[in-house]
Amino acid sequence: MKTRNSRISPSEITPREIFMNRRKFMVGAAAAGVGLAAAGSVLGAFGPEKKVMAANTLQTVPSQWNGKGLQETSFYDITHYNNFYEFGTSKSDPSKYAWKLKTEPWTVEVDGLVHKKKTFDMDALMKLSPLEDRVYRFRCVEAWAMVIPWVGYSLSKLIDAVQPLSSARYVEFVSVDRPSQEPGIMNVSIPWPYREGLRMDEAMHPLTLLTVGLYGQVLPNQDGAPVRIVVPWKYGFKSPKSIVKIRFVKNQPQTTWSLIAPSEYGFYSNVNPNVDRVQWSQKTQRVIGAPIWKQLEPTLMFNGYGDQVASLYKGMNLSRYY
Ligand SMILES: Nc1nc2c(c(=O)[nH]1)N[C@H]1C(S)=C(S)[C@@H](COP(=O)(O)O)O[C@H]1N2
Ligand SMILES: [Mo]
Repeated sequence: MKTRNSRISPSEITPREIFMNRRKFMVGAAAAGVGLAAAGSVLGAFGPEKKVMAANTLQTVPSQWNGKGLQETSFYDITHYNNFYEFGTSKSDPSKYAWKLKTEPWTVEVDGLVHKKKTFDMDALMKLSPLEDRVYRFRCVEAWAMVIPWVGYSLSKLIDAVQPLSSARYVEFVSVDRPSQEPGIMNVSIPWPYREGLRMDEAMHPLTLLTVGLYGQVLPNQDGAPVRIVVPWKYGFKSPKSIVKIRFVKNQPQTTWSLIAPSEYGFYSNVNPNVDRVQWSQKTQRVIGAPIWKQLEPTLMFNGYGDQVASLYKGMNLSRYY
């Protein structure tokens, strides 16, 4: 079975053992450069600007973002327990079928209320910013959780590059819609393509990650190759995979899950232990892959990122805007 993007030749993939050892070594070292091994290896997969970019990755990863003290979920679990309905509704479907998606060539079209509309190919996206290693807690609304070492850069870098107009208040994301390569699209009746959205200040927040890799490798298809969004203080469905469009708009965009079940999946969907959903209590979460005595843990407000993001929602009633 194919779990990684076929475009990388085996020699370009850092063997997991070596990467893990290097990683252990680096966790002990200073925070500066923590992202180096990971970012370097992902860059290798994206072609000629490798050298330039590798040099640029020598930068400090802010200590609150490098996931110190968090036990990372295994690569196996991160790539075999997925939600990606384009490939089916079962957690194991994406690992079985996502290899069908052709992720090269790939473009992301950025349009709407911006000065510089532009269609980026992956090379152009990789030129916008050096990559960083960011270990984030991940929380699905279905009450399971993981800790995932992503590779990417702040979405704000892309937003700055296209210069939104002052009238742009929201950002809409659209995932790829290719029935011939995504068997779930024919079998799962939700209105395709998958759509998500963020308020402008949420999209601009430095924690919001334009994500191109995990565990130092290009994103496996089932995790949203070649590029997805990750918003660590929101439920997992707020992180659209395999995106092909980013649109800047004036009004709050329609999002797939709020369209299907508005009472369950609000537009904001901040991780919040105090707001239960119809089907799932949000007070606790099950940590995938953890030893049994550590599997159940309390859900943290804003998934533990309150210090960084609570100010975005000052004065908002988060039970109403859930
Ligand atoms: N395009 C697309 N993006 C998606 C989904 C999806 O079905 N299609 N599922 C979402 C949900 S519900 C979750 S929990 C996360 C899962 O991400 P992971 O499989 O990489 O852990 O992806 C989100 N992004
Ligand atoms: Mo989810």
